[in-house]
Amino acid sequence: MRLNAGLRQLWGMTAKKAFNDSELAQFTRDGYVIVRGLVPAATAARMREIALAHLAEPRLPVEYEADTQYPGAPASLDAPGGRTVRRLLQAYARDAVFREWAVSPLIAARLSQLLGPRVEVSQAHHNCIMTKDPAYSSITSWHRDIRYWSFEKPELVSVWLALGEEHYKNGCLLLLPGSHRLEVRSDQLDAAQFLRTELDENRGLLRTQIAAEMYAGDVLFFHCRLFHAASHNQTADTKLSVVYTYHAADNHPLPGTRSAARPDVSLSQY
Ligand SMILES: O=C(O)CCC(=O)C(=O)O
Repeated sequence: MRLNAGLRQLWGMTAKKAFNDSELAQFTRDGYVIVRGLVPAATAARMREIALAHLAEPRLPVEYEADTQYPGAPASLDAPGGRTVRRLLQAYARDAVFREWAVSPLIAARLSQLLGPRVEVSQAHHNCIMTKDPAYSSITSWHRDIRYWSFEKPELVSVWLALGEEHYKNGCLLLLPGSHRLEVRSDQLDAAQFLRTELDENRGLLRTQIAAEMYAGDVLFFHCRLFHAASHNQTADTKLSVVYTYHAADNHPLPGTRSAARPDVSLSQY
């Protein structure tokens, strides 16, 4: 992607564009890595401003808390808080700043290290601004994102950009390091493919959890098989994060599935 001087500054083009050996080793071992301050503060602030404006309308398409049916979510759209936005969907189509981030050289080179030389961003999965409202927010139980996705290989990487502070109290992501390598039996999961927390064996696993605490501009890369969860927001401020998912160009979504419902965008065309 060739960028003019303004864009180079916007995307902090002086920042290092590749993972170092220890970050790569961490991703292989733990299934995630956090790059601190990858996105300049001004850019994260601009994204946050746009996201808050879209939230205030709200600009469709969105997913409401009631749609999630997660623990703590309002029972229906018409229940109190039912129309609290949980996700501003289709981030890629919302604004140039979100499109530029999706294909930014700051992540493209890193994703090539993880996925291979030709990488595509999915418009069918994540591709959203996650919002977590202080008044009404639900709990996301332990799951792997790949459970509902359909690709030739379970090799996808999500990129989670914090647009503000993320910590336990406002419902940051909780991760089980190394769980992307685990073979989990079907009876360890419930009918909706969430980890059954009442099982001793799963409890042992949950003791290994870490909180992915971040500041605005920090970026978490995580494997689609990594178990993760998040609590609700117990602070006074809305939490906002931009999330995209990537796969190798030769790892196709299976025809006719939700994963193939929208065209992928190649990073190499930029
Ligand atoms: O912020 C959250 O509640 C977690 C969302 C999540 O894990 C997901 O959408 O896969």
